[in-house]
Amino acid sequence: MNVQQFPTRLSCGNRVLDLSRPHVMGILNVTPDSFSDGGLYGRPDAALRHAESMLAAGASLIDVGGESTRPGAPVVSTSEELDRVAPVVEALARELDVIISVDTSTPEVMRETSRLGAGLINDVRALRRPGALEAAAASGLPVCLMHMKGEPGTMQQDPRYLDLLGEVQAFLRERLQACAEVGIGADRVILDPGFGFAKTLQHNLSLFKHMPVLLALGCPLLVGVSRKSMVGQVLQRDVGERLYGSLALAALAVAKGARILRVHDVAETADVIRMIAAVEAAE
Ligand code: 7PJ
Repeated sequence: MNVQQFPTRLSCGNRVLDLSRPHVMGILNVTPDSFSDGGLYGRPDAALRHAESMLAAGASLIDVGGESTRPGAPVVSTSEELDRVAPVVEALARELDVIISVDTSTPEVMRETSRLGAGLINDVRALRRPGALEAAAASGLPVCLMHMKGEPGTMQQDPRYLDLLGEVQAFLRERLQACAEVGIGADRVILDPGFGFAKTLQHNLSLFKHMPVLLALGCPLLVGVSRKSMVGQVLQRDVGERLYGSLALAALAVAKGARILRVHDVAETADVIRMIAAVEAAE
């Protein structure tokens, strides 16, 4: 196992996440068009029930997202995103003992959901939208900064890197610095290589293999590969048939030092983590 260099107690609003061990983040899409479960959990009661079952299955965090970032997905207005996300965050905060993460790049959504009880801001654009750094800073919440080149709509059109690992690391270092300048210290930051975002299959595999290099930035790592096309491409499987491939990557991500796994299949991933923990706890 890798030696971790970050604080292990992450304060997420009124809850604490113990990062001395790995955690499952369950995905709750409240979009009509996400690639693997779009439209299933749009209504607050359906979303609440699904979140409840992910919590019972072992999720420490629930990641609520109202904007689909799949290539070619339509742009969502701020009011539409708020209408999708806010009622769900409010219901989860009221009903469940779980850390609510909000998958958003929109400052207004950060502000409103932090008021409603969110515990983490998860931004695939790493707080690059105007006003996002300031909104995240004011929320007092930790942030997950993800690497992506370009915008979701066009990011998969021939992504190229001269030095993939170096560029991802430099990007994350620059965003950490931007955070520090608005008062978001490194002790409030989680980093994410951004699998599937402006990356070819070979980029994704190479970044995964060398992921431990990113630990040098001094923050915990979040990995999101669940059911993604890198699994589908290697195994030649449709979205509904990517569980075993996703679990293999989950186990490998933990072995490489990741502390949060963002997944659809919570119970199965929680078993992977528990099994690894049992071995690591042995004499
Ligand atoms: C990720 C995410 C990811 C973080 C999505 C999908 C696409 N947030 N949001 N990391 N992916 N932090 O689930 O396939 O990899 S949406």
